[in-house]
Amino acid sequence: MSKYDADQIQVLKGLEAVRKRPGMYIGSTSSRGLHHLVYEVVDNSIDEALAGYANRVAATIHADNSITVSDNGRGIPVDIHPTEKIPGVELAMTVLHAGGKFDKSSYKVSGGLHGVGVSVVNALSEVLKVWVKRDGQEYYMDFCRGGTTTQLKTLGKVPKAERGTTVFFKPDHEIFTELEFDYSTLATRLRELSFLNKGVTISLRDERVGREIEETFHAEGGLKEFVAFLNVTRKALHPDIAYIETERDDIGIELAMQYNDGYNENVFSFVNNISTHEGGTHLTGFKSALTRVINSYAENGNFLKKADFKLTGDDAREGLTAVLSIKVREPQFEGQTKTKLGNSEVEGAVKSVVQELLSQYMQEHPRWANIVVEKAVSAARAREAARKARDLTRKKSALDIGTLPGKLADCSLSDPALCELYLVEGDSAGGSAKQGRDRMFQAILPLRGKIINVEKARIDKVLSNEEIRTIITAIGSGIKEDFAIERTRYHKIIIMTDADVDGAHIRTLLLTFFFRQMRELIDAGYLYIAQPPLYRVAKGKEEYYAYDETERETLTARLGNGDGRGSVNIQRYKGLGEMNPDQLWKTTMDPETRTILKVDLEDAVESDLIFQRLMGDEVEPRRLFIEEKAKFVRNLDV
Ligand code: 0RA
Repeated sequence: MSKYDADQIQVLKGLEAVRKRPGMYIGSTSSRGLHHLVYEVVDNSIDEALAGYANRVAATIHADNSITVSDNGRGIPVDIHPTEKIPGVELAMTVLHAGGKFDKSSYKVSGGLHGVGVSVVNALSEVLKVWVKRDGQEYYMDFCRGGTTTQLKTLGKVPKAERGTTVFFKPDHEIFTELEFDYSTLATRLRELSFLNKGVTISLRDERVGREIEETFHAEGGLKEFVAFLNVTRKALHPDIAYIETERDDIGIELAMQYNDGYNENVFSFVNNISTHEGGTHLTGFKSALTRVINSYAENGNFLKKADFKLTGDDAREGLTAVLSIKVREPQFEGQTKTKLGNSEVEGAVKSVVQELLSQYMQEHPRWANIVVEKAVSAARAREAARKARDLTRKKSALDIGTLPGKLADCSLSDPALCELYLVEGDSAGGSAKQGRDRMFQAILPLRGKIINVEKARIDKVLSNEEIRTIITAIGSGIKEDFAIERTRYHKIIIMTDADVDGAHIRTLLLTFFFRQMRELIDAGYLYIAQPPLYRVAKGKEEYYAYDETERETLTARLGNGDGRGSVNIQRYKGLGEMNPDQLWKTTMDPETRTILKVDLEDAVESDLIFQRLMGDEVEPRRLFIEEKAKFVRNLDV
């Protein structure tokens, strides 16, 4: 078989495109894209499990950051493909979107970030090797940067009962800017996959020296266990988790829900194992069914005193932790980040299933039903108070300059795309920032009072907090259901706090507030964290700033070389207030020289857990504050 026939050249062109524009296929060539390679390979094994042929998936991070993923499925076909004239495994590894050529009938993903095909992993790896065990034989083939390096080999006989696929790959250093895998990022996704695919055993092993670990994830209860996991640090209102699992119109529907004594809504939705961060028709169907079922239970049970009183969707979801997972044959992903389900037929299917089965569940579990409906009724009462509080902030709302908060030092320009708002900890740093800023486009809002912990308070309480009100008014976009991104007065909102424990606490309180009340602002990429220097290292007239310990050491060593110009002076900044306006501008605010971190909370499940642990009231998770915070900062992509 010639490697140079027309088909092969086409093939190479296909994967060449992947190498030229990897971002188009895996999102980025930084850490996130790197991890997507693993998800892509794992997804193939999970597909095999969903089709009912595999129940084990094992992933290993090797010492050199190469990866092995293996499963006990049927094994990728090795026979010569009738029209493509190459072994199936070669087709899968070298042809873009070869998946369809195998005509698998399980729920496959099309669109979205996953589901690009394992050939993309090959294209972006410096080595990729595959072992297949099928029909009592073991086969092997290897690849390099999208091309083949050997032909398919038969290694020898193995027991017939041994079946499966093993894929080894080493991400290409010519492509990726980051080559180090993060264990906990992979563990979080694999754990999630085990919840989403009940009964499948998924393990993760890290062989890197000094951090050897192995974990196994397996959830016999599926989404029920997912919800229990999400609610660990919350106080559940009822011990039993409502659970639905069924199929309608060829759509697999699974749902689990449990209420807690908090006020936030934590509803996560998935389509074919992919997180639908932007929601879509499945979520709409679920929400309208839930509102309707709760309302009719409330009416029948005379929970509502006034006849015209109605519970809103928000009332029905206060304190709700729920996971909805559907499996659909041809998902259409839409939206900004392609994480919104568009299939219109799904809405009605989910709605009717939830209406029928949830009301049945509530008839059978009256204690559960009473607690839940009472919670919704009390949410409705609070909503009335909240509406009054919100009217206060609306009246003072942004459109009219005259009503902006007095503490705000606004900028001169009015085009939001050009404007920045600094939220600054403390009056003294606020003063320096006001003097040091470029007043054309930089506005300063000093924060002095206590910021309320939104993890623990209901919306009316949150809105009666002075600092929160000032922030909402200054930004101008409103919150929650009233949020309108086009009213945002600044496209960069930059949190600037001291580099100490108090500063970290205030930053987390602010992030929690934005995450719970203005998530679209984060999704739009408008929220940032300033990076003030930790040290000033100076000698004579020369001065430099160090943003971490390593930089300080390097600078100290460089300036310290005995050249008879006196000694090196190191100043540690304990707070922003210790910098004069000019220093603050140079180090932290000047767009030419500063570094700011964009807040990126793409993984809603993980973000929820982090905020819950940081800000909730359980003591044990709080002990892990420092450790979690380190992880949290890693989640903030530049
Ligand atoms: C196509 C057809 C068949 C299996 C697979 C693909 C398959 C692919 C991967 C990737 C990782 N693990 C996998 N396991 C299976 C079915 C072939 C048959 O009919 O036996």
